[in-house]
Amino acid sequence: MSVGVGVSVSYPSISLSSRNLSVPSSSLYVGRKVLRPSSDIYLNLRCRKSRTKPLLAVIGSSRVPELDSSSEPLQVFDGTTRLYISYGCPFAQRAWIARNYKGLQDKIELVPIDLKNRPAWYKEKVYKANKVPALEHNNRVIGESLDLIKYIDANFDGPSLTPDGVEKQAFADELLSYTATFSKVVRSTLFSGADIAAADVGFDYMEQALSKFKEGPFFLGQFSFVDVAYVPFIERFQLIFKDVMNVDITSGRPNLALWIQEMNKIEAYTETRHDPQELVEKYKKLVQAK
Ligand SMILES: N[C@@H](CCC(=O)N[C@@H](CS)C(=O)NCC(=O)O)C(=O)O
Repeated sequence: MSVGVGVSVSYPSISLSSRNLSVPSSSLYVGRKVLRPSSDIYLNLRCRKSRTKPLLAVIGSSRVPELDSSSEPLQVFDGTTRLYISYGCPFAQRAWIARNYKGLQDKIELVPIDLKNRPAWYKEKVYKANKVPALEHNNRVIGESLDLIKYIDANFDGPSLTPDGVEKQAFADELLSYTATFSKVVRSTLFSGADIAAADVGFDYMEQALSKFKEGPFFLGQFSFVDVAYVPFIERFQLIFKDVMNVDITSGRPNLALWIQEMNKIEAYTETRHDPQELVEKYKKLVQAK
């Protein structure tokens, strides 16, 4: 179902026009309430020439605000299913993508947390580990992103993220167990002074893995929780390698290039993408801190 939303924006640089702009379907909020009856929302907005930034700011700021130490505690275990995330966290992004892909925006409420200024009640009442992601469902709280993407797939309606057949399932297990090694080898180049060869081991593994099932550009041919598990990390690594080292991680890796291209067509993922500049800045700050 497509929904037309009339938006009147008084910001001086934006005026109504006939040019349609498609906005991700889960991204308009008033306070913590989402304005998203179910599908695409079109805003008829136009930025006056050369002033596009305020429009991006409007879209960005339409994400539900993060809760912080000043936020009132939620009524935990009141029957609401909630996914606690942080917008900048790649682990949380996995669970967020799974929720979006399965069309669960109305069934699983997104609760973003400001990790730098966390509400004390999050650790006390919600998740003792004090990390994101965490899912509050059926009077319990489940953490760990790789478990969560499987849990969401198995316990909610919507398109399946689980691969078909024994061979694909076995390869899915192998790929999921490689996620930690992948991060480790790439991060050793980014943070620990290892040369590019260390990261290349990880990217070459991706390239090889993507060649196994030929019926589609995804790890298992079909889109699955394996793609969901890797994409937040590849998103970050691609940006940082390009910006900081001028290295294109897709160069000489056509399967990886195609996979990124196809992932960028999946709205369940693109809705969750982080501001590229912020990601690069965050990385630079981390390196300086080390
Ligand atoms: N193994 C966990 C890692 C989750 C994680 O480390 N999340 C970070 C944010 S990206 C966090 O909550 N950090 C808070 C902390 O460690 O205090 C998973 O896969 O879910």
